[in-house]
Amino acid sequence: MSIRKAYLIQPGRDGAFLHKATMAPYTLMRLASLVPAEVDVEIIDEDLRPTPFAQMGPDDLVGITAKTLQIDRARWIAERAQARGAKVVVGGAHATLAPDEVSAWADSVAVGEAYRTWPQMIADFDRGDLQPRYVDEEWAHLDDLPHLDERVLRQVDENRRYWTPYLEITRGCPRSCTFCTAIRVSGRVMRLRPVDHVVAEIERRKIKRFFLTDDNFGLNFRLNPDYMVELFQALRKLPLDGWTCQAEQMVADHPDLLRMAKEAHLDKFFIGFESANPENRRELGGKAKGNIERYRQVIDRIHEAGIGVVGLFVFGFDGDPPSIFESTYDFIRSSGLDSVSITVLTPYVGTPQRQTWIEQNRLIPNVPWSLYDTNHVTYYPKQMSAQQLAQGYDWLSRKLYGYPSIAYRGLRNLRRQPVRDWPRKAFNSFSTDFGYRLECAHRDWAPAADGIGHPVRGLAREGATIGA
Ligand code: B12
Ligand code: SF4
Repeated sequence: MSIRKAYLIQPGRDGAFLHKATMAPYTLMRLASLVPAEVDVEIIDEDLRPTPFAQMGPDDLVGITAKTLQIDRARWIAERAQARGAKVVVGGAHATLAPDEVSAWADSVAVGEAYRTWPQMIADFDRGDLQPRYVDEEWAHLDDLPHLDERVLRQVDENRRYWTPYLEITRGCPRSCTFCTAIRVSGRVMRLRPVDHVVAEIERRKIKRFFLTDDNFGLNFRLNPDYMVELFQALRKLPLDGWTCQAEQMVADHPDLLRMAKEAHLDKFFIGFESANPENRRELGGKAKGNIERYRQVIDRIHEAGIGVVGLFVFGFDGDPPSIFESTYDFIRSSGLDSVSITVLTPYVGTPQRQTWIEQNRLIPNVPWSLYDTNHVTYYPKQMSAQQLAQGYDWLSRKLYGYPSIAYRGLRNLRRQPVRDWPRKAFNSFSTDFGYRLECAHRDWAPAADGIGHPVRGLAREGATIGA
């Protein structure tokens, strides 16, 4: 057999807004760049167009990337591609965390990173010898990643077709928050890409704005300060409109690096405060303690450096009473946060959290993976009913993501910038909250006559079947 074409597919969910999609297919751009030049490769983002099943045949290899919430859709795609005779490989977070389950329907499963295994899969398929599983958990050095290929950049055309390009600079997180899969997906050791490679990639992609895919970029303020200095000095020279990244609170304790980050065009830190409830500190991996006075200090210090703060909060920990939504709202309102992400605690496969709740028989049975999107309740909380958790979440979503709230926070953020920068900074000032509004819309939380909304809608139902 000889391979005709490799299709790489990102399952759809949100569609496009004003003809642009939100999630640029960075993972698939990296994988497509590993496909040998003589093999045709096509990236399909289902948020922009449907998968062209009719064009597929037995000489085609189809690769699908999927987080847990996309895995049902990935299976749907796989079955249709297989019906055309193509072979299907599935990779990404869910395949890495639950390979046995995915093996039941995929021709092959990619566990872990695929810089080594994806080229191997293509070669094996070409010889008619595709293996059922490829495992790469060696955590590749990021200093010899292949460049993003010119044909891939042309095909994806990210600046025209996506709201926000992504970029990876570092990877890994040594923390161990009980609800997070980072250790299994990215490894405990923080790995760094050489600064000149990062700069070269930004220049080749001609991107002016980006969101870092790094799990905990900010932790490098402590772990790798010299690298941060080198990086910020290099980024400072580039004509960027702004960029954003994930971090933890201790960045606030490094004023010199904050100043340099601002000069390097950093717009906002996404900081996992996770909870405004000190009762939950054991579950937060040592990086947050529910201490809201400290949270205020962190936000103020980062603002003083001219950088915005997006606060990330998770609800439904065992220490959370039903009043957690109101108390967190009070904190958020008085905190000066520029944007806010609220999520429902979600027990992903491979997390200590899931293991505990399996042992305590607290998972709601038969919840489809598509509801593991952090907007739906998938387990029985300790101090409230599942319905109260869904209801509280809906209440807070409406409070935070109504247009007046988004406008208020966005304008406040914009006013912190010099007026001459407003045209460049306007997008980043409003886009984050707007994106979270779209996420919450998956719960369909439009205001209802009772003023409370639809508490049960979106609550994972017992009896739903996986893949339904
Ligand atoms: C950037 C990012 C996002 C971006 C979207 C990026 C995108 N295009 O999908 C945003 C911010 C929008 C986002 C949102 C969410 N995310 Co997210 N995200 C990430 C993050 C930080 C980086 C992913 C990335 O691009 N890495 C860089 C690329 C190059 O690496 P990669 O994707 O891991 O791909 C490599 C391998 O996995 C493998 N591989 C991947 N796919 C395939 C496919 C094939 C065929 C093969 C062979 C190999 C392969 O090869 C690649 C190269 O080595 C990861 C954490 C992480 N470090 O992976 C979380 C992560 C994937 N996200 C997660 C979650 C939970 C979410 C949300 C549900 C949470 C939320 N409430 O915001 C939403 C869901 C949104 C949605 N509709 O999908 C979880 C997934 C857990 C799970 N079991 O599903 C992760 C693992 C974070 C975590 N620590 O738990 N996310
Ligand atoms: S600090 Fe962030 S990336 Fe690291 S384990 Fe905790 S939640 Fe995951």
